[in-house]
Amino acid sequence: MNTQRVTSFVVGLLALGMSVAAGAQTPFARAEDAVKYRQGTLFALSHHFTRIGAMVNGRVPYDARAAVENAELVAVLAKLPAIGFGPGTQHVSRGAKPEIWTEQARFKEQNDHFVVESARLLAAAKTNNLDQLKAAYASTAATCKSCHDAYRNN
Ligand code: ASC
Repeated sequence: MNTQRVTSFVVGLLALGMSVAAGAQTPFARAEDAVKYRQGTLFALSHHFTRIGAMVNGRVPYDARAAVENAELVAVLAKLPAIGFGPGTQHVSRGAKPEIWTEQARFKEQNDHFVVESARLLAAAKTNNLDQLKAAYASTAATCKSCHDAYRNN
């Protein structure tokens, strides 16, 4: 290999490494894909959060293990939807308000708050104490609600 080919090989490897490292930050090929991603991850999130809510509200019996399993998923899923709200994805769905893109710092702050509360929800689930779970569920649900009130068309 001559120097030029070695250089372009190294540059290629670096680019590959960077795109793998970027992982979740990878932009979507199409705005529609970003919308599908945020809707799909929010749907899964809501499903697992609702299962905890059912225990907290007494609709189903409290099962400490199921609470932890669902809270683990919520804590991971909470980190996903944000990247689906990137630039250029605001005109594809009617559910997301334009303020998401005009108030990006505030939107990010709310999202970060929710991610933190989700981690607290998991910690609370792991105590195997229903009262702790109830308190953490309420705080987490409040972060869901404030973001929906501000940024979702109902
Ligand atoms: C849920 C769900 C939401 C939140 C929100 C909390 O179970 O699907 O979007 O809780 O209703 O206020």
